[in-house]
Amino acid sequence: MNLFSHLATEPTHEDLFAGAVLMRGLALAQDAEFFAAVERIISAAPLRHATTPSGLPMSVMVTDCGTERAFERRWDPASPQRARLWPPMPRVLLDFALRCAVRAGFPEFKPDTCHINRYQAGTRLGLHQDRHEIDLSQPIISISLGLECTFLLGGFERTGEVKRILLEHGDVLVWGGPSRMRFHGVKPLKPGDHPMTGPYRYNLTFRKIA
Ligand code: MD6
Ligand code: FE
Repeated sequence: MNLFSHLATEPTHEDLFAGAVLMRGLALAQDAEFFAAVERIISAAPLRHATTPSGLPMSVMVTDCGTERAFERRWDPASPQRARLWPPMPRVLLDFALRCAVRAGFPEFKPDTCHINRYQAGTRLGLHQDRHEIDLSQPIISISLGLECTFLLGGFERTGEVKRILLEHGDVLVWGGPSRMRFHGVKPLKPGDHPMTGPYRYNLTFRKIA
């Protein structure tokens, strides 16, 4: 679907599971503003390779913004990068995350961070649960920008059945309540060239971690 046909269409509201809502196209009306905000975050806090729990570099590149309190909770006091504070969350992103949460039935959502993942051709994310946030009653809001991906959404055990969901530029996924601990991941990204993001897919996740 091209940009124009997407804009001419209302965003969807698809209940994937109880607590998991996909709103396709919801970010399209402000996509350029959101991407400009992402670029500002990256210039203040450059992308770095994510590392596995055992410290190996992964191909997904990451950065963050958010409150000082959230930063304090996330960074290891012994880390050499400890001195670098996160930039604040841009207002335009915070406001949008709050609107997404309300639309999806989580009006109490109070994110203190936005984590950014950048994928290129071949980058994948193995099945995982998001279990490091402080308050698991709070949902996660996820915005996709740039190249599409196949997102995997499973059950509560790594080996269960998984749904495959195409996530495209402008799609929003909200994830909470009884779905909060579902396993999920991203299949290896296919190469492509997106008019806004070039060879990359960006995923923004808003969370309350502190
Ligand atoms: C991604 N997302 O889409 C990776 N986690 O690039 C996640 O791991 C994720 O999209 C929790 C909730 C929504 C997500
Ligand atoms: Fe996740």
